Amino acid sequence: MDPVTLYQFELCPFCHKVKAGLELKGIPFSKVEVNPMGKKELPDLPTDSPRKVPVIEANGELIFDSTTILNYLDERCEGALRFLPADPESRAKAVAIEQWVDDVLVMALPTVIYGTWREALTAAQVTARTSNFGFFQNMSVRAGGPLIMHQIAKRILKKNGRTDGHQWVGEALDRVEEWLGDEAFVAGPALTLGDVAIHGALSCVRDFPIFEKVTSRPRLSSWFRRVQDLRDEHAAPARG
Ligand SMILES: N[C@@H](CCC(=O)N[C@@H](CS)C(=O)NCC(=O)O)C(=O)O
Repeated sequence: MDPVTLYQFELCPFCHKVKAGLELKGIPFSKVEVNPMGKKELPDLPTDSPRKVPVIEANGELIFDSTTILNYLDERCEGALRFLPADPESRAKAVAIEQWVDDVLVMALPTVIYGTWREALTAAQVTARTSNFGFFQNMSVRAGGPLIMHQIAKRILKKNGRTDGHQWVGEALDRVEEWLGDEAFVAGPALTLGDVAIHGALSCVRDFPIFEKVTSRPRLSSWFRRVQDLRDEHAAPARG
């Protein structure tokens, strides 16, 4: 497949799902960091599409929504690793897990990225460092970001009837370990869409203290390493 352009926010778990998919498929890609204020870097999207990231430009087409993108990559680029297994039972499990990542894991993680002041400050610094903000915007994100991010975390928790983000993430990780059981991957002995989605979403928080919750669980951390090794083995050389 020709090189792909990924329009993204550095701290967007949906974008990390797509990055995991691109690496595992060995598709070369370059990233365009979209400024969340204005999103001027986004290409001209169809009027009915949300102005959200991730968006990819591939083979002259624009595709948006992380789930649609991962399915597109799997159809267009069969490669060595297939995301959707032929066996109907593992296929259904992989599809259900990918959906759960969007509905639960991706909702729970920002509450611990932004949950405490220290976490919100780290997130603001990453955003300011990686985004193409101008000087003054950069300064305002560093100064005001923690406040906004802290409010976002509180709002997500309330909307989901939760009070403790750490507990919520802990339960989500228990769930992943249950799916893993004694298998190498979440839907059986081979990597599937479920692993791509979970690994992508968790990669988004690997620089945050919450990631200790992954590394402190032997089963989960060896799974994380296993998928990371596949990403490293298959990834095309970085294009910036
Ligand atoms: N269902 C979409 C969700 C994408 C999404 O919510 N992206 C967020 C960033 S994490 C976004 O672009 N938000 C900008 C906005 O809502 O204005 C997917 O899976 O890609």
